[in-house]
Amino acid sequence: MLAKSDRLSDFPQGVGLGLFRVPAGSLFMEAHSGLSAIVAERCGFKGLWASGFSISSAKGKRDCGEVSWTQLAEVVSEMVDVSTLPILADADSGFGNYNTCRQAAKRFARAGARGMVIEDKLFPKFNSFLDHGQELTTIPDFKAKIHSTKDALGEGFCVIARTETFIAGGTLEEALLRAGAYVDAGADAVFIHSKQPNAEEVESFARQWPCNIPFIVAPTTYAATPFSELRRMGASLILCANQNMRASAQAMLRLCSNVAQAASLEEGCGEICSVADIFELLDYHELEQGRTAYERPEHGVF
Ligand code: SPV
Ligand code: MG
Repeated sequence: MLAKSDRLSDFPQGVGLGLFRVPAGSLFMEAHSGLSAIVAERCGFKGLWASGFSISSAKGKRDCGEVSWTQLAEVVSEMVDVSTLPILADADSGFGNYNTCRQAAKRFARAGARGMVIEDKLFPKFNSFLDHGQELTTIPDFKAKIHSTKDALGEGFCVIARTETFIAGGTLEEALLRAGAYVDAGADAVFIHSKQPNAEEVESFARQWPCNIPFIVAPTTYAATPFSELRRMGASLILCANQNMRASAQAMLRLCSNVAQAASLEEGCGEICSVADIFELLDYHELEQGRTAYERPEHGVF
């Protein structure tokens, strides 16, 4: 069992996630495509969260096992192609049992992810913000997934165990018990999820969690909590779990509804990226340099 530390008086600086080589308390932005990965990197994020919710939504699918692990890994690989940021993959509840979990991990690792998160719900999992389908699996079942995945992938791949105890209506004691058991089974860090409108659950967990074991958070519903507060609690990583996808859905909804009613494309479009902006984001300029370098007459191309 883990030794508990008393963090009631103050919170020491959180610990970093070694394999990601980012400072403790770093912000990871959700990405679900090459373009969203490029935008997040451009804006200075330290890493990417390959969110199952966002990738599913971008495919027009629901976040309840409708997208396969192969499809998720394919998107990770697209992002690795165009971004230098470390990627944390979302492996839902491990897609079945200890074996599917480790097979998926191998696929994510080959796609270029630095690590993955698995959550202690049944398969198929349902998005945490739905008010049904939040049953937890047993501790032994989840430990088997962690253990087999660490055995298969070794120390070069980070396995983060996410407990959905609070999401399922469980207590702080259960959350601590589960998270401790998952670290005993080999998890490199835990992810404590909450759907409260404030950070109280997460803070209560942080107060009793051993300060030398990293934990991560996704303040989707407690979004008003300053990042500095989450860092003060010791959060090792803060995931902006789905905002890129939600922002693009909103932009598309606005654009499509405006254009459908407008007299001209210009009237309906409002402010959108110019074609030149897209060329710049995707470094089309490099093509010109490439042509100069590789297609000179002396190379016999022309
Ligand atoms: C995801 O982004 O797919 C997550 C986080 O698992 S959440 O949607 O907040 O449950
Ligand atoms: Mg998810």
